[in-house]
Amino acid sequence: MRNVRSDFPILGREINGRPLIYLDSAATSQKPRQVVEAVARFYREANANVHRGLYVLSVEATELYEGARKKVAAFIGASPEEVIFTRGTTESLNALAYSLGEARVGPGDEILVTAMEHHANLVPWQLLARRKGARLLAVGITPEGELDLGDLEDKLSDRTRVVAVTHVSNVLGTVNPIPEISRMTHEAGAVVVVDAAQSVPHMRVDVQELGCDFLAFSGHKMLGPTGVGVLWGRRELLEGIPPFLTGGEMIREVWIDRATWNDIPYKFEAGTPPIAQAVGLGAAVDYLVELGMEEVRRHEEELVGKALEGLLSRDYVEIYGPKDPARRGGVVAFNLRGIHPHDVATLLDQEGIAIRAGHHCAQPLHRLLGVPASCRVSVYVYNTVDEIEAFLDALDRVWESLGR
Ligand code: C6P
Repeated sequence: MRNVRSDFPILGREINGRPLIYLDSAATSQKPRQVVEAVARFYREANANVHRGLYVLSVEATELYEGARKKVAAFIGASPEEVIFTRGTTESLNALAYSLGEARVGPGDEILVTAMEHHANLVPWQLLARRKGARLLAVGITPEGELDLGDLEDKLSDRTRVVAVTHVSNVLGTVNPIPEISRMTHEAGAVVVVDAAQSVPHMRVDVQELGCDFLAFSGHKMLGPTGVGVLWGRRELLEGIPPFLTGGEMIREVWIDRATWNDIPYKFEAGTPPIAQAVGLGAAVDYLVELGMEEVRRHEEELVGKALEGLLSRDYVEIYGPKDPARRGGVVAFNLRGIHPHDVATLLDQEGIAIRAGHHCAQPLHRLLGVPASCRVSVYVYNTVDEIEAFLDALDRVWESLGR
């Protein structure tokens, strides 16, 4: 992959007198100047509300917004009417759990999640189950940190309505076999909801190949702005579920006592949408397409391979998730024996190295792993092998000062 670092102004920063080494892209990615400029240009030259005005500026703003939808749709192999702009993965999943639940889940029904879900793909289903008197079951994971497909098979039944699963775990890094999960779920007559927050930014994702029914992801993890994300759904399913927010462009006709809904995707986009943010996301998609998602994936596999190799060779480190970089995304979670992850992150920060430490919004998974928290490094297009080596050297210094 070409060297992209000069596109990311923030990478020139110094932190605590040292060059920034940013290893927390799974939390949020940095932004290239092409994205920053697309957002600034929108505000400078084309700012107006969308879908409403009969004047040039509003028409231009609408074209830019709808153009971004087309780019995102092409990026994931979908048609534009099936792409709904939301605030992010969390909003996409909460909204979907509400709408899908209203239409398709009732007392005694079952919803399957997995033990490796981010809270955003777990708690909305808990609330739905409670609201509807349905049962929530969690599919287990193997000792290697992969999804236990035998357990999924056992738990699927004619009562299952929804299987909600992450594509890539934000802790274990595990890449789940969505095509197989979709096939199994459809055989049971249920729908598959995929949390793609950690996959769409890092690998080629095609919703037709995945065979899933709904997919959610965030713009800010894929070089785009905060405040915009996507909910994709199959047309016939989106048409069959109610809206989650009302008002604005999602309306067709309103009387005092009732209303009818616009067509998809507008039916799900109430109020003024995140216009500039969507335009920025479109620029991020252009940027990733130009790099090539196969190249992005290859680059990350190399970096994750280096990180895994280095961590595995240190006997004071415990790693979580698959040991083979081909079976994981761009994250590696680990702990230093007997040391709290916050202490590790704080000492690394003193050397300008940004990593994440905590439960990463996956408390049930950490409980399964038997630890309250973990350290996590995550990589993206701008990271280098030298940065991984600098991180590993710094980790040795952390161990020398705190280890016992
Ligand atoms: N994870 C991290 O791991 P939002 O905040 O809505 O953009 O994304 C939520 C989310 C949903 N699913 C998965 C698998 C995720 O990894 C995330 C976000 C971040 O550092 C923040 S907890």
